[in-house]
Amino acid sequence: MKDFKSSTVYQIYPKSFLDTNGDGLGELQGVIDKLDYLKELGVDYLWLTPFFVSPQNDNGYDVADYREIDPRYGTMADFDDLVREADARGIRLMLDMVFNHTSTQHRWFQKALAGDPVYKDYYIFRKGKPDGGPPTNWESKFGGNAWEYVPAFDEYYLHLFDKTQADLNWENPAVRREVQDIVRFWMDKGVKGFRFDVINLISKGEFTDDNEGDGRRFYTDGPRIHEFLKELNRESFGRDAEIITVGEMSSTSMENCCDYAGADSGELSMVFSFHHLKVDFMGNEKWVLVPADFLKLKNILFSWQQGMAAHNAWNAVFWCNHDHPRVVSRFGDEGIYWKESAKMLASVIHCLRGTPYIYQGEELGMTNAHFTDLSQYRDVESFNHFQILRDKGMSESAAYEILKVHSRDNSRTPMQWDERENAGFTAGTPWISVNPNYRNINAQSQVGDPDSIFSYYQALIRLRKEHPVLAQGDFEPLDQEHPSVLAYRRDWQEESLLCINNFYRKPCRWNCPVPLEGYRVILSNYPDGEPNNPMELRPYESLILLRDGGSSK
Ligand code: TEU
Repeated sequence: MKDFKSSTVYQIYPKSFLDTNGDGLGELQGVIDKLDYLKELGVDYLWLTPFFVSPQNDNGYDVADYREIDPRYGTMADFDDLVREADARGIRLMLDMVFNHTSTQHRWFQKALAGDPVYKDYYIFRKGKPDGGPPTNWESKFGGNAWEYVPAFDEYYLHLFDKTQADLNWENPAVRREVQDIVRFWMDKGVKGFRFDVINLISKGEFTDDNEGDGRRFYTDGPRIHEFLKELNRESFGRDAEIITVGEMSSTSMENCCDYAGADSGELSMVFSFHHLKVDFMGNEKWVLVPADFLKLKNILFSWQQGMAAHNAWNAVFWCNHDHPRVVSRFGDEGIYWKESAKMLASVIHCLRGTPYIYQGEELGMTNAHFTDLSQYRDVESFNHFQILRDKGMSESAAYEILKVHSRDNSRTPMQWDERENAGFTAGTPWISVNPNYRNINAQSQVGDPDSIFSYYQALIRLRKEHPVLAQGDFEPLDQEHPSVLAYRRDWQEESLLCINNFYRKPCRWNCPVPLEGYRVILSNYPDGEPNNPMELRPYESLILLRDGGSSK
């Protein structure tokens, strides 16, 4: 059995991973073909984003059948092969379960629309306000009001995301039983991990107008959420002690996460929270250009480290996924310090207390898309918000600059395998353009090169297995208020680890508050990193120091 604390999870967005049949879309067979690459990297679990039958309005997060594979991604036989082949390499699969909503193409919703009361109660239908307007002023995460009118019923249904993603009614026990049954179906197929999409939004509270915000306070970490998760655990994945779970928690609180992912709470193994990725937003407003606030980033990361540890709860730690821009473009440097900054950012995440997640291409230092034309975008959220900015009177070029920075498509460009046309991703026309920098940034040039970003990720994954301090250690911030250094200490029994990072291009002198006797460099992004005090940290320099002879505390 794998221990999830010393494991690393790798996220695959199958559509952009590898296309083996030339239709421009990646598929499960592409994942099978690259299992040796993933084994070489050293990861333990593969989280695959949804490949179920779907109209693909939100790239598969709009599921129309939870038990069938969308033919665009392959067949059930491919899936069975994938489980078997991965298992043979010591790799387990983690599936992405989207249970806050279904596609409006799902047969449940179709029956609801046809007037079947049993299925109407699977969703959240409400009468409009006396003036005929939507029941509440809540906003969809993808822009606009969160209710869609159905003339035949003179009612609205709730959709917190796209209008083709109808929210499920978890108050209905029949819905909860359906969901449990789906999880058990995939457990029977040998799946050993589940990621639950926006799972903290499933319990809706009051349906009233939000005069202070967009409505999220009424359904985020809602009234029955812990009860629903405990029940799901009991009735499905909790029956197999080997299964690990991660909940995607939107706008959550630490207090709730301590329960969601508490060691004894009977809910989930760990949680994703996103507060550290909002440091270049204006409050909750993402569609603005604001420089990243480094001290805020540190304070959020560190307070979650300490708060979760204090309650024996477990974090998933990450910079990247399919919803966020590439981290090297966001917090690092795409220019001459591309390699150093990508490695430094990797150190920061992989030495934290929590299970690290790598998003495909992150291990190569893949960058933002640099699209030059609106026609290159594919994401529904990007289109909707572009229009909203335009409707507010923003010029096309200004709105476009915001998309370039924040669009989810930044992370969805095809995986860069080699120097061949389309980066070796497809022999056809890719569904979304390949990043033009693929001749410089690709897997072929990095695997086997000891100085590559890929090799650095390999080393970090290995360290977690070799040194229990990474999985088990306490966390202690160092010099938290320093304006450019991000540093912390981990301690476990005889081992003490220091992770020291210059987050900026500007060199800086830093006084390490911990006496450095006995520490040695076990990994650095400069060949001659030295543990001197004070330290002269070079651009984006990262030092991981270890002492195995006991703590100096
Ligand atoms: O995302 C949830 C979510 O709220 C955000 O990540 C969202 O996409 C973004 O912040 C909007 O600015 C999950 C999935 O990861 C995402 O791909 C889906 O679109 C979404 O749920 C709906 O299923």
